[in-house]
Amino acid sequence: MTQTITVRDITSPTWTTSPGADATIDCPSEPVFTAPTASDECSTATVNEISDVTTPGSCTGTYVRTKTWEAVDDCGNKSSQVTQTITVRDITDPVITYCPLDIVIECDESEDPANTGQMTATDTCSDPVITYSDKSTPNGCQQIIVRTWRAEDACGNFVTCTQNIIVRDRTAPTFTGCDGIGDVTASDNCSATENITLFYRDNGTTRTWTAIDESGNINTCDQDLSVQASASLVDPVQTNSTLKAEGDILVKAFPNPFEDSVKFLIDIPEAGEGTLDLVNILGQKIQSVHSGKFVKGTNSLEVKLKERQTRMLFYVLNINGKKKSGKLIQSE
Ligand SMILES: [Ca+2]
Ligand SMILES: [Ca+2]
Ligand SMILES: [Ca+2]
Repeated sequence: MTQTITVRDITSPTWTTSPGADATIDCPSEPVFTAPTASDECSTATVNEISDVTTPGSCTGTYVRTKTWEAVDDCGNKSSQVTQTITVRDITDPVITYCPLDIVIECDESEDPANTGQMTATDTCSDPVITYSDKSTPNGCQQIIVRTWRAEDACGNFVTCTQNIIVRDRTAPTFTGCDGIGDVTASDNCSATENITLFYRDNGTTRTWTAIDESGNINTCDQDLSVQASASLVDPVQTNSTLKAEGDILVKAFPNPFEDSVKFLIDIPEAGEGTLDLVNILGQKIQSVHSGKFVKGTNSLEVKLKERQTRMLFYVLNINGKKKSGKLIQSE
């Protein structure tokens, strides 16, 4: 007589420790998983990793990675499945490796970053995209460009830096025809021909031409009238809007509109005494620019306003019994 007792195992293994906790980490850190442990009443429990799935995030360098485990005993009984999920994100701004330095360029030079400098930056998760935007305040043919550089990673984190590009005109106009007969013309690297102030004064057999660009750079040339005795010298043609005939007083204010200081070039045929004042719209004197002697030829004066004028103002020049005035605008 026999008795058969079958000892079977129909019980699944149980988890003794959980997998690592779900977590969020910042790239470029790599996920580190902790597998769970299991035991079984009858035999050994083997923990198997049954999947390892990576889902790309919404931007480069980010993703979600999930591992799933299950435990199985020697009889093939399986436990419940457990998972650990690690999310990799990018919330870190790129790092600037170079912000272009402030630079002064001539107005006919290129403002392109190839000439004025290019920002560089790095990011731990993606290649940052470098862009810039310019805000410029023109002042005649001079201007200050405030260039805001921006490096942005694929997840929208960004960093900015600022570069000032000062565009100046430091080059005087040049002449054509000074060694010939007839009218001389002037051209400039920045000012259009019609914006160059061009005039002459005669002194015996010499005709001195003066050209002033919008930024106040002056050049002169002497034309020899004696060699033209046999040729008929034509009268100056009104090629330039501001051409002045001999004997006139010429006043040039620049820049106009101006910020806080304005420069005057006053050309007079004879030395004399006089005043140059700034007056408001009611004709009241705001500030004196100069009082006293003026030399024959070109007088250069500069004034800085003591206080900002919200309304239009004028300059008034009184010299040798003659009066000249003009409008000045102070920019915002
Ligand atoms: Ca079992
Ligand atoms: Ca980043
Ligand atoms: Ca110039």
